[in-house]
Amino acid sequence: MTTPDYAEKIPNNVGLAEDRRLQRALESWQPDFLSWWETMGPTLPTQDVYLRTAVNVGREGWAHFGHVPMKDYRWGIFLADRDPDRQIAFGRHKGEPAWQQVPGEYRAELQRLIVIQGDTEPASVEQQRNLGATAPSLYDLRNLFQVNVEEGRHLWAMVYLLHAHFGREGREEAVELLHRNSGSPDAPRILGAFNEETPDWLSFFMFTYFTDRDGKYQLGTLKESAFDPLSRTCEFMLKEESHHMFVGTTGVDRVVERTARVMVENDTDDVAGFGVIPLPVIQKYLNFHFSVSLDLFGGETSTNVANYYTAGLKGRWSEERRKDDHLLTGDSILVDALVEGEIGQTEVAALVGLNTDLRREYIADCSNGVNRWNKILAEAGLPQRLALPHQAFNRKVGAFAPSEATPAGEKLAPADWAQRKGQWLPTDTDKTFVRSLMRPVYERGKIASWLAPPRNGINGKPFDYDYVHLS
Ligand code: BYC
Repeated sequence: MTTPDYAEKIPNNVGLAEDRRLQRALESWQPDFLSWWETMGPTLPTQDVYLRTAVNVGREGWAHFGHVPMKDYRWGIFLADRDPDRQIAFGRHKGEPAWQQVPGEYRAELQRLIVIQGDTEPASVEQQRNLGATAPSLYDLRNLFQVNVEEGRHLWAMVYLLHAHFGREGREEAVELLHRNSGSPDAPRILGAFNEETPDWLSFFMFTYFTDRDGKYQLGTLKESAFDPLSRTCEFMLKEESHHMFVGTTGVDRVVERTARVMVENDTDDVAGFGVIPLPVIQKYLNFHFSVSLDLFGGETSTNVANYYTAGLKGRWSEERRKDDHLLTGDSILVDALVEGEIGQTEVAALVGLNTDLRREYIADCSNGVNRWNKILAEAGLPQRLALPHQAFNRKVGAFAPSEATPAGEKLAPADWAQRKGQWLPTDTDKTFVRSLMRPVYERGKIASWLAPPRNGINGKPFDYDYVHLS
């Protein structure tokens, strides 16, 4: 392992000081990044924030916690330790040594995957930039900023790969990553979910639960990549990513907990007047974020993914734990499909069904959250339950994009969908109501009316710690 160099302008463990050309190229991208952060990053002015900064990649002591002005955050480049004996675990090159350089024949595909991954990172910062103005507590505000700075670091992770391994084209793509913007009509972000708004904190918690979890699964497949620097980068990113999903999981926990409590105390489902979010509105937000995140896995069948797998660029979730030949050339899989216009399944070659394989892993993981939230309702003595909508519900990508369905998975005619979708997706009225609750609470130890306080603070600190000093 290269020892982390923290004194450098760009902290890193990739020996940047020994590669002056690369160092200069990245140092010339750095001011563009900082100016993007100033113009497209968090809008709430702060003095400093109690943040975790990555300083190493080992199991222990990889992060440092302390108050730092956000603009001085040390965005660094950290790759997990290299295993010199690592072999490719799947596809046509199975058993060959992992690649330290990009093979010419796969250059375009690898670059595309890295650009798509890189594009999502700044996109999420842009989506979340105004949330500081309505933070429900200093604890939550700190978590928002933690997520934001680490998404910024994940952008650095991808830009490092582009600069180090893809020459002039890579450098041009790195520039473009700062020029596209979430929701921009002229230059939008690449994937659908990253052009949606995150206008309130319920959306933020749902986004960090559902959309960051897509990140976990996509990074998990890229961690299997034969291109070793990509694999090592993703391995370390996954470590940081788990906190983002914690923010989502516990955020929704706390919303459900507070709503359940007010329902029980007042013996009513109609809790909007008590300043909390009614369960049907929580369900609609869940429906939206889950369905939009399902789209991020691409089509149920895809020749792109078959090619990525066969070439060794992108593996399966837990590739090495799977008990098969890791080639999949003779295998088949049942994928969800419209069969003669009806929602059903069809058998396809396993390789072209790999997006479905990954989506299924993701859905199983998502249902853990729903079980958690239902446990909170059950423990409060309430009969209501939350549920994941059917895969055919509200899809814009893949097999179900041409049709409409209810959350229960019944097919709907377009006119019925237009008439009834407000029962299942947040309406303007729902969004306006949720936004009306979003009033900032910046006093230490205080919290907004619509969510419960967390069980624990950050890094052993209490909930009422001064996590953020505002300007
Ligand atoms: N929106 O063959 P298909 C994260 C395009 S999140 C718009 O079915 P494929 C994070 C597709 O590009 C993780 N377009 O799909 C989370 C293709 O275009 P071309 C991000 C879409 O290629 C929170 C065409 O449709 N990382 O890290 O097998 C905060 C046909 O596609 C969409 C990755 O995604 C869409 N939703 O799979 C911060 C990993 N879906 O080729 C960060 C890298 C598909 O016809 N990306 N299209 O021009 C990939 O592995 C794959 O490209 C995808 C798509 C999974 C995205």
